[in-house]
Amino acid sequence: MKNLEEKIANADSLESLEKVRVELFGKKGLLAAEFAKLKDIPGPEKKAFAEGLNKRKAALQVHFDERYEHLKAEEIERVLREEAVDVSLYSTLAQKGSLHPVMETMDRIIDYFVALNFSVETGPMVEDDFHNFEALNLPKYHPARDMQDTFYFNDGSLLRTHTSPVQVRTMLETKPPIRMIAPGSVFRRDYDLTHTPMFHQVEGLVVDERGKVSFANLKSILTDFLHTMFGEVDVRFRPSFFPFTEPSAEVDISCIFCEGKGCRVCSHTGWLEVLGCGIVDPNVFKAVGYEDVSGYAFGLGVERFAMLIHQIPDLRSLFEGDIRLLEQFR
Ligand code: 2NL
Repeated sequence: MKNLEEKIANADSLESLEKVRVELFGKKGLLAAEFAKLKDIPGPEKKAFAEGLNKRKAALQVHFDERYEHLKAEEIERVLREEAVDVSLYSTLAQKGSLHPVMETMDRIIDYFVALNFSVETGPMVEDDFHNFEALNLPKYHPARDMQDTFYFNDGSLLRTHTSPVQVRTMLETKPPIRMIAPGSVFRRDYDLTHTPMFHQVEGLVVDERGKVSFANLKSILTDFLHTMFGEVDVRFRPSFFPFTEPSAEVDISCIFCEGKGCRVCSHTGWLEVLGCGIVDPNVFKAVGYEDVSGYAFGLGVERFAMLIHQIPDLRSLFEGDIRLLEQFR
């Protein structure tokens, strides 16, 4: 029963301390052996012997606990030191993504107009009836509202169906002249091969003193823009209708897949529709309090541009979150 404290103190790991614990405190340990002697000790000495043994046991237990706490603390320090994760290290396993083709296309579009001194404006995605419809010459019960299926909230607010409300807000906040684009997500209740409930638009708006902005300006800038995006294509402007522009046009490019000869992508017409545009309707200017100005505006769907540029057949694949889509565009 000597040097037991030394045994405890000499244990230099939790494992060796555990061996010491079994040796001392275990069922067949040294202390148990001492207690076993009790039965052979004569009555008068029994009590003193038992008390001495219990004290000894308690003192050893204190030593043991102290040693345990010490070794445990060392062990925790060791684990923290040796198993520390260097979060700044590059992982070799992580799958690398890349800029999404829709965002890459959006950036190219934005770059074109920024180079021409257009400002880039943004606004809320949750809009109200005034900014999304009313101010854009789409009064309540106007049949043209059926052109868009809108996500409504219970309080009457809605998810913007185009980025035009950004132009409305910019006109309400600033005086002309304005040269701006509004890139961003928009929402419509639509889901099939060529429609997703969320997609991206870039709209443009130029406003200046009456007479300074013409359809000819609009035609020339959009023609140059489409040549920059798609290369040497033919461009044509077709009369069309939008509630917020008059006159209005849709813009086609010669099919980039068959060079205008006719194929499945262009429905054998030789042309692909890529833009909508027009001269801003006076009712829009009235709604934002602009007088004696003229302007042009245009709008495009970024996914459609990305699909044509990268030959992506199903629009939904852009939003499935499958990394293999991105791997193709690295
Ligand atoms: C399309 C057509 C267009 C506009 C958007 C606009 C905005 C204001 C005033 C007038 Cl504030 N017009 N935007 C004008 C013509 C066409 O988009 O096909 N987009 C995908």
